[in-house]
Amino acid sequence: MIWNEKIECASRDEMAAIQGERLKQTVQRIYHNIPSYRAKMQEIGMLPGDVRSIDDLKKLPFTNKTDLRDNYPFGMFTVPMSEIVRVHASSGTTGKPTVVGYTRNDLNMWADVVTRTLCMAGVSRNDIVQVAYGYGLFTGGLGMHYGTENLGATVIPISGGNTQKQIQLMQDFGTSVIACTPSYALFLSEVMSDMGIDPADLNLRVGIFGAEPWSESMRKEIEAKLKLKAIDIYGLSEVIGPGVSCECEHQVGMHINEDHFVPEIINPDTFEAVEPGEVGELVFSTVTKEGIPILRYRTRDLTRLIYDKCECGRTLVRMEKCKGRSDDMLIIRGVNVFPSQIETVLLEMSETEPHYLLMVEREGTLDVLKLMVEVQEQFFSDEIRQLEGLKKKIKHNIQSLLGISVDVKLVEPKTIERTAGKAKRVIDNRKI
Ligand code: DLL
Repeated sequence: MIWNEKIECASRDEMAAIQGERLKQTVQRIYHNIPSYRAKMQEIGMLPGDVRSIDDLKKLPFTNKTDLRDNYPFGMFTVPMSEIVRVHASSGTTGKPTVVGYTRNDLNMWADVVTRTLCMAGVSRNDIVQVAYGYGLFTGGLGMHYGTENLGATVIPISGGNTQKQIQLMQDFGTSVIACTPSYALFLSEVMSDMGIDPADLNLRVGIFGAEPWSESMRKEIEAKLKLKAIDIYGLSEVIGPGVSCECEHQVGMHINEDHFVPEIINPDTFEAVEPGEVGELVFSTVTKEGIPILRYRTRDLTRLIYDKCECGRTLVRMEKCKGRSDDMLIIRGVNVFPSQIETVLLEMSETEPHYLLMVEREGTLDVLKLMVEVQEQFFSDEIRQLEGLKKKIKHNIQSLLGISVDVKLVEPKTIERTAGKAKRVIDNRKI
């Protein structure tokens, strides 16, 4: 089902007109309420009236995560606190968290876009949705929760963790949809097998996985292990939370709710728009938010936009599965490496588990990439010769695909820490 056919199947011209009208209002709102952004506009001699259509978006200044940090906690809000009914925050890796605030209208809009994404994923009011994203300051839990209620499906608000209980409830309540991070989905399957439960005996049919990058190979692995259709959902707190975009059942890119969140793809070095269809950094402007509207927010996520017609009938532009974040990209002796590329190599090998950790060390003046990876139970052997052979094979496969050499350390199954939220894949010791 398409939740809002008029919008989700609008023509490009209709969409541009909606975006343009809304952008004009958002620019006024921000100019008159956020001194730091007003200063940026004044610096380039721009007035709100200079924005006449969506084509003028590219003239506006960017917003960075540092702008939110510098205005911590509430300096980027454009309404008095009496109108803010909820806050969320994302911790990030360094410094103060980024705080976002929602008005009543913002919460209604958020629930509505999440409902759209659930429909894209093929979820209906007959489904029982287990929300295993964390509830709290993280936007995942509550974001999915209200979207599910708004659809009219049944929500099980279990939050993250408590893995055995999650599985117990899946059995007892007949959960048909699980929403969690892809890494936690893998962990769920691992615990199911420890408990002697065959996922085929459960009622699971759809997984709504996001909040972290995951490769196509990881999708295949999860689909095979959990016996469900794995749908990618994307979002970020600064824009709204989950529900910015989501795959439909065709699983070719995520439809962006672009009547609210207008995407652009820029070259992160020149800040210019890339050629249509090229990969670059995703930038979002919100055009309906009241609490904390944001213009040209640089997400650091790398992807490309797909404007081709989708078989589902939606015309909402799609963003390809994220390649990774530009700040997660490792540069090892001049070669760019994304954790997702290593993940693909590991998942294509039958001997390894998709649980791994990358460590970057500086030895003298050289950067050394170390990979810790779990070996599948049946391949784990006491024979040193066999394990050495496997190490060599992994090293060779990574070398031939990525052109870099790695030190491989094989570890026993279940050695690498599992988390209920976002998986930590990289430890960069060079920065310390
Ligand atoms: O992760 C919101 C969310 C919750 C999305 C639940 C989907 C499901 P933040 O904590 O602010 O918000 O983190 C946002 O996570 O900039 C991306 O780098 C990454 N991310 C989110 N979804 C995906 C995805 C939530 N599907 C940051 N694929 C974003 C790849 C993703 N990366």
